[in-house]
Amino acid sequence: MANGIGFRLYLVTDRRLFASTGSLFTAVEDALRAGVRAVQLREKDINIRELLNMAYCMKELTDRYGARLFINDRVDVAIAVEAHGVHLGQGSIPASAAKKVSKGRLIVGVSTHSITEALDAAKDGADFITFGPIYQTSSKLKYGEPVGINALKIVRSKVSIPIMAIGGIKIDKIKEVMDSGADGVAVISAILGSGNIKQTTEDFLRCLQ
Ligand code: 3NM
Repeated sequence: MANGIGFRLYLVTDRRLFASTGSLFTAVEDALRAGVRAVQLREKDINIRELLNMAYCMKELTDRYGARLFINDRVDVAIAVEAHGVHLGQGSIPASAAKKVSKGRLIVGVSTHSITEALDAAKDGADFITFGPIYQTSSKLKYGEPVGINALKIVRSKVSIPIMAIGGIKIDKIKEVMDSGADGVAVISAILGSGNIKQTTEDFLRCLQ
C-alpha cells in the first residue's frame, strides 16, 4: 500500500456500543473477516487488568487475521501483549517517550485536534496521526467542535507522516477526506454501530481502494 502505514481503515473499539464485551469481540471479528488490517483497542474507564485481559484476547484475534493491533494510551499494555503499536492521546506520554520506552518496537499513532498538535506530534516522532473530529460525531461534546475539512488540507500541506481522518466518518465522506489529503479513515460508530458489520466494512474498504 502506497500510504506508508499499510492500512487505510483504522477500526477503533468502544465496548459501550455493545451489551457485552463478548459482542464487541464478535463485532471486531466480523470486521476482520471483511478485511480490516488495523484495530485500535480504545477502552476508557476500565480497570487496567481488565484492559490487559481484553488486549491479550484482542491480540490473539487480530493475529488470527494478520491484522495490526494498537492499544490506546497504555504503552505498558501494548508492550505486554506484543501489540504492533500504541495510540497516544494528548494527555498520554509523548511519542518520543513511547518510542524510547518500547525501544522503537511500537508503531506510534497520536490523536491530534489542531494544526499545532499535528505539527508537534510529527516533530516528536509520531509514525502517523489521527486528525479530527472532521465532522460532527454522536459524541461530539467529548471531542469538541469539528475541525473541518479545510484544517485537514492545511495539516496535509504541513506534515509528511500519514494522516487518518477521524470523527463522524461515514462512507459518503470518504471521497472528501481522501481528496483533502487523508491517507485513510479511523472509524467507530459507522462500522461498529452498523446492523451488518461485515458488509459495512467491505463497503468502506471498497471505497478506500
Ligand atoms: N477521536 P465515530 S473523534 C475516538 O477527534 C475519537 O480525536 C476523535 O467515532 C478525535 O467514528 C472520535 O463514531 C470518535 O465518529 C470517532
